[in-house]
Amino acid sequence: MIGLSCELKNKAGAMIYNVEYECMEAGERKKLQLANLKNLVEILYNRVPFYRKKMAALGVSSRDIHSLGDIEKLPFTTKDDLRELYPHGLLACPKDRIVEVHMSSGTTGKPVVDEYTQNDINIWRESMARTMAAAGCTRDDIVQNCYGYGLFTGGPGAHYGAMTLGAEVLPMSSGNTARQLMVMQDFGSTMLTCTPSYALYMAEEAADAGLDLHKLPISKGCFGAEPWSENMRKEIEGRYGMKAYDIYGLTEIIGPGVSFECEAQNGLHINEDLFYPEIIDPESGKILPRGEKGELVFTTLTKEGTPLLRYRTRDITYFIDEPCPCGRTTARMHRLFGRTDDMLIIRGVNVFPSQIEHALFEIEGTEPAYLIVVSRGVTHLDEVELQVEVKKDLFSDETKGLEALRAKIENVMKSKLQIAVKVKLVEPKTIERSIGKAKRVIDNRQI
Ligand code: DLL
Repeated sequence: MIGLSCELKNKAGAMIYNVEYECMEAGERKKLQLANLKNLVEILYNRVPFYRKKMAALGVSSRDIHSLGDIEKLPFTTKDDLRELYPHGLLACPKDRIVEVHMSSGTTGKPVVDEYTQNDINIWRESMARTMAAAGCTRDDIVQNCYGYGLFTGGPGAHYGAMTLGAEVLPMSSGNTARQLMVMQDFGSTMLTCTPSYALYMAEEAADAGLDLHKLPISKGCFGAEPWSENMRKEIEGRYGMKAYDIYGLTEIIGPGVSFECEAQNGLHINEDLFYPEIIDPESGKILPRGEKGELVFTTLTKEGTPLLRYRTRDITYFIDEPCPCGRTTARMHRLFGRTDDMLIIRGVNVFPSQIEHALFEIEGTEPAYLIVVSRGVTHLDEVELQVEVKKDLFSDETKGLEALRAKIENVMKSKLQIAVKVKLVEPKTIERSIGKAKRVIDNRQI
């Protein structure tokens, strides 16, 4: 049952936190999902006026849900809906049952809110325990948790997961890098949890301080909350001598713990008994055939505080349905390609910042720090300047080497992205570092 640690090991010797649910036979899981979906629709219809109105307008109720495919009859929920209903408009239970609240930072407009009952917190603990167990976390670990604490879900989510597994947690929050490195050495942290960009920033500071991270016991980490590429993973793994796992989630659904990588690192297992996933065409809203890339949508099947129906995440991915060697039977999602709202359209070509990052990391001599600046020139055409940090020794070199590197990056971008990018090489440490989610794009176009 949920909330009971089974602690069974799979063939590879890695832990599966809840074998009963993570390795459930597909038909059994579908039955469970359908029962919980019907129950959710009933609750939302009766308790949340926003949903009752939407369902009434479409002429649907729980009586119309006979199979999981019937979910398509139900209305979507969008980020704009959440902002309009701020702060309590989506509450589906009596207010006195709420025990914790989180919000996403949101750069524009009102933040989005998640209000948790004790049972919702238990679901979160469960999903984060599954997530961190899949990365090898056990009660023997010392987890240095450098996700931000507070309204952001990252810090508390990883904290709950580590505690549920019986590990020792160092609740560092983000920032104060010198102290992070001191604690990492003195307390012998074995696992790191933070944004991938902060993991790299810490590694740079460690190198500057002459600290060899390979000599420390840190051996694994769970990284997420922002887009990162396969090459960035290699960079983190190389600098620490660790295995780096991708974890995904969003405030609206629960926080981190929605999906996670196992030791196979071939897609992220979705906790689908708790969060029902769909992938839709972002234009038409239609469910796409399995395996096609589109927008990820989630329904929270068992949440009580602020459950959501068909929430459009704006994140782009596709389902991977081949069986996973780890033994889990849950559907996997490919690591994110980007967000529908992050996609840059440059002279008509669709470009995701993650593509630029992936291409950049393959080029020798660059540091993993970059900034994409988009503007509209006097000719009214889009122009992209890619600022890239260069390794220290290269910068002190003669200009010939720098010029060759600049030309090389421009050529690679042209061939991989089909757009002309103006590259500006900058000295190490000149691009602003982030202790939380990194800002990679400045779009100065007035469109
Ligand atoms: O970032 C929750 C989280 C905390 C996830 C810690 C993982 C680790 P929000 O602040 O609401 O919640 O932001 C959610 O961040 O819709 C994605 O666009 C992005 N995101 C989250 N995880 C990943 C990831 C947290 N692994 C938004 N890869 C999501 C790429 C991610 N993007």
